[in-house]
Amino acid sequence: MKGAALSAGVMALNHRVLDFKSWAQTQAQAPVRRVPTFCNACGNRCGMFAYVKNGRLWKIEGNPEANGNLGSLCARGHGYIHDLYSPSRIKGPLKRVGEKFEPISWEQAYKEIATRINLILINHPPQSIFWVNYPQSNNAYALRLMHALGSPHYFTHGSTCYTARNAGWNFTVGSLPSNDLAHSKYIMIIGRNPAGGIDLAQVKKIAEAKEKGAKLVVVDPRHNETAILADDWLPIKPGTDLALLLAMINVMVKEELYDRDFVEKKTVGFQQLEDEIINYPPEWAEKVCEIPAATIVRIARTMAGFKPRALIHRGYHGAFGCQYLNSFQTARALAIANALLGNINREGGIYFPQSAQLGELQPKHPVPEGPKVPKSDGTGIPGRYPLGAYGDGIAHAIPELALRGELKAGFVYHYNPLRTNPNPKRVIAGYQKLDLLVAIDTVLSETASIAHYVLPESFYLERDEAVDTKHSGKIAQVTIQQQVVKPLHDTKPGTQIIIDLAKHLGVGKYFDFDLEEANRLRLKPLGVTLEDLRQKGVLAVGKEWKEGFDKLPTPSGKVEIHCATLEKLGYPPIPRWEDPLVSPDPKDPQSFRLLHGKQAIHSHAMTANQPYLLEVSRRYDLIRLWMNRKRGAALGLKDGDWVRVKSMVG
Ligand SMILES: Nc1nc2c(c(=O)[nH]1)N[C@H]1C(S)=C(S)[C@@H](COP(=O)(O)OP(=O)(O)OC[C@H]3O[C@@H](n4cnc5c(=O)[nH]c(N)nc54)[C@H](O)[C@@H]3O)O[C@H]1N2
Ligand SMILES: Nc1nc2c(c(=O)[nH]1)N[C@H]1C(S)=C(S)[C@@H](COP(=O)(O)OP(=O)(O)OC[C@H]3O[C@@H](n4cnc5c(=O)[nH]c(N)nc54)[C@H](O)[C@@H]3O)O[C@H]1N2
Ligand code: SF4
Ligand SMILES: [Mo]
Repeated sequence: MKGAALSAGVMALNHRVLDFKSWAQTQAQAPVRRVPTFCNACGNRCGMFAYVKNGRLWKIEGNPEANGNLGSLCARGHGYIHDLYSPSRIKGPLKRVGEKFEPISWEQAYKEIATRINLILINHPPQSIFWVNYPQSNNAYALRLMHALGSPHYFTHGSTCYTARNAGWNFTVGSLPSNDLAHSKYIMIIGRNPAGGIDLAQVKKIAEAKEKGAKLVVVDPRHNETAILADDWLPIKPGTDLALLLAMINVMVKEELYDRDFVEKKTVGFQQLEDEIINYPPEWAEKVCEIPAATIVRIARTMAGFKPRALIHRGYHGAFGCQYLNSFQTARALAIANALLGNINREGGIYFPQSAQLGELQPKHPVPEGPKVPKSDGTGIPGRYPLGAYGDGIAHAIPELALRGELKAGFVYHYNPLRTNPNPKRVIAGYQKLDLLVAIDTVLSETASIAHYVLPESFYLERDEAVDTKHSGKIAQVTIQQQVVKPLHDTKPGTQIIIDLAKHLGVGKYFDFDLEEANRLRLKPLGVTLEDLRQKGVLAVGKEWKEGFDKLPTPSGKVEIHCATLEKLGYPPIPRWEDPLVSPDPKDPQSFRLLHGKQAIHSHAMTANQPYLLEVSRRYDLIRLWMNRKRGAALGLKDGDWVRVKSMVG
């Protein structure tokens, strides 16, 4: 500063530029613009206000009206905004030339991608093209593009996240419900950690319930962040939650603790459950899951005492997503245990959130005909993966399908399978086998780094997005992510990239609209205008949630404790014990089960090089492996020692 002042005096240049005091004053007093938008540092998509000052992003704050976060933002949200100005961003389209990338214009990139796809289509059917993404609000347009090309191969990250949980709930109550945490008096959470695998609204609601005296039970082999709030922490043996749930059901049935009226009127198959569940007394479960029988009995009894204002959290990724062979049965048992508490669509229980239905683009813009062939991954096909969700597909299968030559060209959008799919060697081999790989990202991710073309999407703060209705709750909400600052580099919004690709691939007739027109058409039936939505970022639409239900979207219209569809497909129609596919060898002191849990200040793999978040990891010594204390001691290990971990795949 001294130096600057001195040279300023000597050189006597423009006073306005060099007078620091007045410069600082102008900067501080510069007008601030507030833009309502949505965070994109993880899939929760929290509502927020972004503030712009002097043309630069200044700060962000949570939007208290958004269902998903109720005014809070997490550390990741705050850390990730800095990536807007990160030197690691891709600054324009890239083309692979040998081992290197060279800059290329958008027009040239689109032309070359279209030519290569047309060449592939001379010898291969349309289904050899695929698209995979972590769901964004513009998904409908990506799906539209695949359908326009005649391919069924649109995939989401689902199989690497929540598939088994969703299937378990779908085959029991017909859809995926939510948890009415704030009004519950007894909350049990199994293999889910909302304070670490962050869900801000859920954490707030758990805290609210606790303030009103609710009890919290956390079941996790790790003492996770949510367990800090718990009255009971049950360190279960991984992969055995099904045994715990079966034993709880056993106690509720044997001691007649269940909601008799609800079971009689709203469920099918209780009789068959009674016959099966005698096989699973708490003493049996204790041996399998290592939770004492007396604890299981105590928890089942206490919980039932609070019914129907007692719930077992619907679960997410941890114990259910795609982790264990028995995850589907675990999710079914979880749903059934809730039904026995009579809490389905009840205050303080499990409830079906209100969600808004966006309008369609037709008749003004025709929808492409659906693809005529099934997905090659086997989702929805009896004998293959009939319980898998057709809409999500099985992203895990992409490498195999590529190695078998069934997939030839792919678009990977906002997804980094080379880092976030299991068995990296197989994943790399599969994606490398493709004749054409196009990555759409903001940085050169591991996946982008092996692509033939990289199309840089504008950072989320630089782009408008498709209107969305992801934020369901007691009242449905429609939301919009919108541009906060102008793009810093030669990048484009994802929706524009999809529309441009369609035009170059010869299916432009299905994409004769721009984002603004599409947004207006989609909002029409909701009775809100784009202008109103832009002003607030989030608007409540539709009717308030009400307790109870007449008919569920299951074949019987009731909770399917016994599921005839599963029986027809050759699966157990009543949950029964199943071992995890692989287990550690109890005789080998070096054999462990590797668990995975989110770190509260990182999102999957994508924030791993975010300097601020990484510094938090370092300072709080979070970059470490956890191990059971006794098992560690038996190996002569102390806290802080280095270990080497190997598995069958890496
Ligand atoms: N900080 C952060 N928050 C996130 C995300 C993120 O990347 N980072 N991602 C978001 C996404 S996409 C998702 S899907 C959710 C996931 O949210 P969660 O499902 O809550 O996240 P996980 O950490 O995968 O798993 C939760 C817990 O399951 C435990 N667990 C593992 N195996 C078992 C088992 O066999 N039995 C039991 N009972 N517990 C087990 C782990 O120790 C972990 O603490 O988080 C969301 N929020
Ligand atoms: N190692 C590891 N693997 C995991 C998990 C984990 O926590 N760790 N979690 C599992 C779960 S629950 C899930 S849901 C999946 C998630 O799987 P992914 O979606 O693959 O996970 P991310 O690491 O979030 O990768 C997102 C990619 O999108 C890019 N990206 C970020 N913002 C934008 C944007 O605005 N536009 C575009 N085009 N790209 C953007 C990031 O740079 C990154 O390359 O992973 C699963 N596998
Ligand atoms: S939970 Fe955190 S990272 Fe995820 S959307 Fe909300 S603020 Fe952003
Ligand atoms: Mo996830």
